[in-house]
Amino acid sequence: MPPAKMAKKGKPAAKPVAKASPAAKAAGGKPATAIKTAIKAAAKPAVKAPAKVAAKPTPVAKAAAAPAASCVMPTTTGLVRLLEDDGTIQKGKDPNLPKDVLLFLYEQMVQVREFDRRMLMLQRQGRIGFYGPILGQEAATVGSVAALEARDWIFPALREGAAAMMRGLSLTEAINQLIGNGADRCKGRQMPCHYTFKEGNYYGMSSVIGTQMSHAVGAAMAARIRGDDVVVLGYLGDGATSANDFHCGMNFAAVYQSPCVLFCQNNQWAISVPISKQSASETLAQKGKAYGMPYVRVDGNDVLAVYSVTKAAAERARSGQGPTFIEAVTYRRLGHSSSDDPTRYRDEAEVKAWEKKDPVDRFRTYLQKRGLWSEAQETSFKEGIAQRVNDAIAAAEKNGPPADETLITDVYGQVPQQLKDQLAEVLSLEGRRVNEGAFPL
Ligand SMILES: Cc1ncc(C[n+]2csc(CCOP(=O)(O)OP(=O)(O)O)c2C)c(N)n1
Ligand SMILES: [Mg+2]
Repeated sequence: MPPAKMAKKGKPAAKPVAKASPAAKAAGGKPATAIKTAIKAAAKPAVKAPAKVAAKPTPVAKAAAAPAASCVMPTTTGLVRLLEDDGTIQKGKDPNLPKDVLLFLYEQMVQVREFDRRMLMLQRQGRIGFYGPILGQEAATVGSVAALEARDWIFPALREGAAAMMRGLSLTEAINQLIGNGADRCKGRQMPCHYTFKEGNYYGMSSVIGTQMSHAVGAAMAARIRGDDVVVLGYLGDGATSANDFHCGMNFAAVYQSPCVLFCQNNQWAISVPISKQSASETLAQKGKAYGMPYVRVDGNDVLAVYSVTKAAAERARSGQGPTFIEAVTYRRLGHSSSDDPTRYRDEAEVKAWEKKDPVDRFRTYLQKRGLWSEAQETSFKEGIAQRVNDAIAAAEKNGPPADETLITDVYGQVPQQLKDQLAEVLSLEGRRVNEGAFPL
């Protein structure tokens, strides 16, 4: 865990990579010198480290600094809600976030929804290989991240890309990752939708379900040992509660009073397995009790309730009172991923029922009732966001693929002769379209 640092507002971190790299072009000529040139060229990082920018209080930082008076403390398995379906807030329960924070939360929810919509379209058009949508779960991510301080760490699962964006990951860089192009900081070697954003204290997750639990708990323990005043927010899905790492993570967290918040997005499904087949417990939240930690069950489609319970949990962790387990009750309205067809295993009526509990609509109604938003603003606001996503797609698609030679030069400081020979063979194929295949998923 590096020393505590502030997240910076994102700058596109990656430098556009030319279609055929200088190295690859050079390799088209004389193989022997070409390899040297290729290796030299590859030694130059394709991805520029983001420029340091002075930290200024972002809406997220302001949200974290908001008074905790109305935050909902654990422990309860009853559903914590602050916003009614019609957008009215329960009396005396408003966390009274400043206007710019509220509008930032709304913007982030709308932005990730539009991003989702477009990325699924790109996948269907063959422009990206895979995508895991979050439609319906926007409030759970946006509300929980808003409760953290910028120096806190995030250990995401599949559907928390919005958390990285809130920490400053640019949309262009997110799309670079989905394409796996040369400007992607992992150069396409990580599963799509598994963003990593170190400057925003956003950890790159493993696809293996539940593993981020042990990682989050351990990172928080390490931070405490080092004396870093940080909290770690670790996400998981309902399905992950059946994984070994969940139990291991929960146990370690409670025994060692790890300063973390373990946030379960119960979206009712783990691919085609419904929650009823996942757990016989009445609630997932109560699993916290078994491990000896406070727990709370919150309406995951209520951004203010999510913010409020996460804020209380983060403050407990920061003040040395240990971990909290949060179950956010929400719903995955689309398929598990772009590779899934949910109509084969679930009833459309269930999806329709959850559409009525839409988190974005509910929050917009709240903003309107408070006079902070109007229908008139909505159209141009949405157009602006659509344009932003369009621009990011265009910018990301300008980037070429990772240079072939990085396959070995990113692994070996001194490239062995037999790999140099293999590289020469690969580079001699450049331009013959033998290296272009369908995405394997
Ligand atoms: C250990 C392990 N088992 C199975 C899988 C395949 N798999 C990928 S996602 C997933 C379901 C996850 O469901 P959940 O934890 O509820 O998260 P959600 O996808 O609903 O956000 C499964 C079984 C995996 N990646 N890792
Ligand atoms: Mg799930």
